[in-house]
Amino acid sequence: MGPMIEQKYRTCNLCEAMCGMVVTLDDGAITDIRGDRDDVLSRGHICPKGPAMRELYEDPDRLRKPMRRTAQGFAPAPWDEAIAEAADRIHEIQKRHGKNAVGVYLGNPNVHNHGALLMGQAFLMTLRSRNRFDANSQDANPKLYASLMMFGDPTSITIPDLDRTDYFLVLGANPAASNGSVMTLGDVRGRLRGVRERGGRLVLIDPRRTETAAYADEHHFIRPGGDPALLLAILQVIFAEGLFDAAAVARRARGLEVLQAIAARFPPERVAAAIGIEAATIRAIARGFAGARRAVAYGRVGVCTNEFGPVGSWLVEALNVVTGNFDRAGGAMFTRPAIDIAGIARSTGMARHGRYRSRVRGLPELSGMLPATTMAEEMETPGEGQIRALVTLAGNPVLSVPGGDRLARALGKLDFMLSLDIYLNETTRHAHLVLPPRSALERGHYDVVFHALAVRNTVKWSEPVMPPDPDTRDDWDILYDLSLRLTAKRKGPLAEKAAGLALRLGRIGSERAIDALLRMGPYGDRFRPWRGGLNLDKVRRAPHGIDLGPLVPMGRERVRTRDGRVELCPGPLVANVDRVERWIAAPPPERLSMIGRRHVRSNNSWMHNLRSLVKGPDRATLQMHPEDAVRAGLTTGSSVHVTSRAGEVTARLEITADVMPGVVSLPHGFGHAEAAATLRVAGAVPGPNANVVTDEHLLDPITGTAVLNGVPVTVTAVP
Ligand SMILES: Nc1nc2c(c(=O)[nH]1)N[C@H]1C(S)=C(S)[C@@H](COP(=O)(O)OP(=O)(O)OC[C@H]3O[C@@H](n4cnc5c(=O)[nH]c(N)nc54)[C@H](O)[C@@H]3O)O[C@H]1N2
Ligand SMILES: Nc1nc2c(c(=O)[nH]1)N[C@H]1C(S)=C(S)[C@@H](COP(=O)(O)OP(=O)(O)OC[C@H]3O[C@@H](n4cnc5c(=O)[nH]c(N)nc54)[C@H](O)[C@@H]3O)O[C@H]1N2
Ligand code: SF4
Ligand SMILES: [Mo]
Repeated sequence: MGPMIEQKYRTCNLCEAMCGMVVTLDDGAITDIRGDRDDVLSRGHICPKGPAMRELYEDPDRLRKPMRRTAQGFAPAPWDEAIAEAADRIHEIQKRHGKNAVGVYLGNPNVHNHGALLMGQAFLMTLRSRNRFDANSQDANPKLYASLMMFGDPTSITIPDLDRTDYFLVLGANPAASNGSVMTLGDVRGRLRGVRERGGRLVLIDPRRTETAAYADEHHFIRPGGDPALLLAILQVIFAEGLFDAAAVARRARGLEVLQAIAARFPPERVAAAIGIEAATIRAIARGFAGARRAVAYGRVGVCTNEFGPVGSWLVEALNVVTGNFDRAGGAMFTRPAIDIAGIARSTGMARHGRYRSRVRGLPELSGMLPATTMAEEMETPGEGQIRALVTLAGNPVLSVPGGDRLARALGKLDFMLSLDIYLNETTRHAHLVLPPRSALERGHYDVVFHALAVRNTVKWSEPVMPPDPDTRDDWDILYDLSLRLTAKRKGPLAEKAAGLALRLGRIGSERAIDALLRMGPYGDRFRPWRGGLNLDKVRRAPHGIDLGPLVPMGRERVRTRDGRVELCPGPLVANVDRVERWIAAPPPERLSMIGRRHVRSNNSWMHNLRSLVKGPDRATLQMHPEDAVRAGLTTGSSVHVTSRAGEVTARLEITADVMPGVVSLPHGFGHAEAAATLRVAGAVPGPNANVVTDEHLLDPITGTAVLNGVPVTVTAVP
């Protein structure tokens, strides 16, 4: 028999875009990965990371066996022994010091992994620690908070209806590099181009002329943190010139008069100098937006992770509502996903804010998670509730959380640390035990989260591409085993409840869990297959996915305030308008303002061990505008110190007019030298850890989200 060529369809789980891929196997070995032209959402689009999944699968540095730290370094350990030991240690520490003595950090890949997501709930329930942290406190929490305040539910998240809009106002997002965030769009380039091909307009507001600027009609630099002031000035113009949709607002929202009174304080002339956008430009944007048949404003990481994150996120939604672009085609819409994840979050009581606060700094929880910037001090500060052990689930906080070096020191002093991770990296090297799940290609895949954030309602299931290696487990299996071993040591109704959930999930398995959720979902067959609704079998038979149609108005279900109206002026947000006013009036800052950036060949901190992605130029330079470079007497290619209140790193300088004067840009996720022994490719990649410079004490005061954009820094030549 000759070699066997097979093609398998697979959804990429690396970022939010959910690209469909065709994987070619020759005699069981991957020979090619490319975009699936027939995919219902991505239509053939793919980025360089998709094909790199082969390298990730083959990466010799990727862990295949549990690793235990010994005096001589890490050594492999048998699965049962390692998991039993982990459960023993966690139980022992919680028994002696209380539940909160064990902290958990959940990183980004969890939301791209249905098994980890579902069984993770059972594990968290088992642990019952309040010291839970996730990557959202460096990401989307301000947007979720704005949703809670305005729509009554943090999971009621609006998505720009990109395919049908005539005016797309993008603030602080770079979809051409990130491939979209809280806006799953597949075929990002085609869809961005589509706005202009339809005769629409794309206006981009960003302190850096990004890759997305190539798709925009206009790009305007904005001083970091300036979005609330800009949005208030846009609203001022819209109200003063009577350009708002009074009928739509009367039908859908309350608080218009208050918003009008607030906006009246911010005429464009008053904000222009502070934000760096001329008054005439602000007026033109306001008129263009309000005058477009269908328009939508969209703000992402640049709007969320700055000192005004929740305020900016609120005003983005408010602009959509007052112009009548809320919950209608071409505007800001809710999705109707096949798995009702919002309903699940509600039923588990997760969708809340501020029920309790962190012990040391009093930062509020959101949906059961505390801000990750407080982890280090919770480990260092003695007393009842001090974190003495940490579990990281698919996270690399040493590179992704402000105060990364302080955190690394704190990790080194823990009584016990367990990591579920595929690499021995900057974070997991501090663990006592590392339990590596199998490759994503060895498990089935369903995007529970990102189908719910997509610009079109679609549904897709991916079969495993590769047979699982013998003696390996996936995140689901590991979390299941850990949960059962832990609950077995405990008594009482809560332990029983947690064990019950783990057992129920374990009995049906992750695939049938997805089947059940699909069948109970809004398109589901309700376990009556003859009635023709969705179930996993049906989805399985459509390897390119099933198109469930464009977004439809969902406001009736998704606005969950008491009277079903959108709250245009939530009290805690209105209370922060004074801060915006003070920011405008403050004298121009003396220090430079540091922002981040993303590159299409990178994915946060963990894909730098793949040669195909890191080859080429240094992508972790500090970018600076020529005017600032001349003033400081710095030249391209030179080595510079970047210093903030929190810390200092050395970076290579890149002088470019693509950043705004007064702004410097340094990407996060680099700084792998410490882990060079176990990340042999990444260890040689240049670039410092940007989160040594970002400041764990610089947070938005409402949700405690880290200020990753707009960090005051000085830049000096390395002598
Ligand atoms: N300065 C600055 N900092 C930032 C940001 C920024 O813009 N600027 N962005 C922030 C944002 S938006 C985010 S989401 C966070 C991300 O923060 P994190 O989630 O902490 O960081 P990642 O780099 O995504 O790390 C993922 C980890 O999961 C592991 N991993 C990968 N796949 C799997 C898997 O299938 N199973 C398991 N168990 N492990 C796996 C990887 O090896 C890695 O250790 O970073 C934030 N930090
Ligand atoms: N290639 C790649 N793709 C990714 C990731 C990755 O690391 N690499 N990470 C994934 C993750 S976890 C996320 S959350 C998403 C993020 O997706 P995006 O939000 O689209 O990506 P960012 O590049 O962080 O975009 C933020 C933009 O805000 C700008 N900015 C900074 N400060 C301000 C400000 O004050 N106001 C305004 N208006 N703009 C500002 C920055 O210059 C930057 O261009 O990307 C995801 N996709
Ligand atoms: S854009 Fe790239 S990383 Fe994101 S899903 Fe598509 S192929 Fe994967
Ligand atoms: Mo993120």
